[in-house]
Amino acid sequence: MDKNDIIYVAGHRGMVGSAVCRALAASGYRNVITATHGQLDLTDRRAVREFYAASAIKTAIICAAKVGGIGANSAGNATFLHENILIAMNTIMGAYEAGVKRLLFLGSTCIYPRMAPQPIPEDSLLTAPLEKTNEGYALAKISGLKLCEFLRRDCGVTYHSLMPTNLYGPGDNYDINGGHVLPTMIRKFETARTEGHKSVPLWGSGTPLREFLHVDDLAAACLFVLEMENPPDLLNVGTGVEVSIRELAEKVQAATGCTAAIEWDSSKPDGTPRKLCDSSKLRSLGWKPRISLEEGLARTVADYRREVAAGTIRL
Ligand code: GFB
Repeated sequence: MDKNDIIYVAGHRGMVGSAVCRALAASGYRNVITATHGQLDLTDRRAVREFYAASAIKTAIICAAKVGGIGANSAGNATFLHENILIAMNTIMGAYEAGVKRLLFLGSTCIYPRMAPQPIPEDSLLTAPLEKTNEGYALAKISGLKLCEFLRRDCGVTYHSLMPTNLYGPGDNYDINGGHVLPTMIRKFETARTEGHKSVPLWGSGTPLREFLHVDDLAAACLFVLEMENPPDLLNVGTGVEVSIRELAEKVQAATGCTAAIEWDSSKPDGTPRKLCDSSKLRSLGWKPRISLEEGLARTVADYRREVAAGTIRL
């Protein structure tokens, strides 16, 4: 990428897209273009085509997606499949039809089989059934990465994908029912601390294992692969550090200074038992994460408190 290239970031108001925009600005990319949802509905094929046709985009970075935690996904598989497949098809095919030569598509490691070997290598894709709680989202993301792969193989464009593990960071969604576990825990422990509750209700058994990557580390990985001439089609992005949900709860409890007791609600789903991705391919190319979970958590709790004070929390 040249510093003067026109770069389109789809989903720039989301946690991932805004981190990518910050990283691009910090690295001196001067011509980043974006469109709000009000200006451009990414599920509208014709509108997306017209947007691409009107802008001389060199590189597109597709961060836009309908995302959510296990609660939102399991209650809304149809919507997660439908919206995300439209966003993926329109943004990728629209870019190709407009002559965009470079595109990075972002997904999630929930594309891999529920019982994939651990740590999960890229080549375990489509080798066994998916986790049911997020099957819709996973199918949409698999379709997007496959479209990139086919266009690259058959049509001479460099379209490729990154699959990050569970993400967190500034601008996350703190909705108690629909959010991901880490921001939801921050909100639950902070609420219990500030309102003097005796207990904090958490979901499932606490035994599932997850890996958490700060979104600024993902943004750095995006720039890293975009600055490569010929990156692999599909790369995982994670820290390689795994924690149980119970350990995560204890870390969030400590980071917030909350003394309320944890209560596990076994009526809520655990989801996939283990989801540690194998990021050795990306690491062997030279990328590595820089923000530990402890540091990232402390930063995110501080971000959350700033957002609460400013009244800007996303729910
Ligand atoms: O982050 P999370 O919602 O999604 O939940 P997934 C991770 C784990 O945390 C599950 C437990 O085992 C939950 O049962 N958990 C404990 C909680 N307390 C809570 C809580 O208060 N809220 C939430 N949300 N979880 C998502 C997928 O899966 O991961 C998406 O649904 C996407 O498609 C995303 O891939 C990265 O890690 O299970």
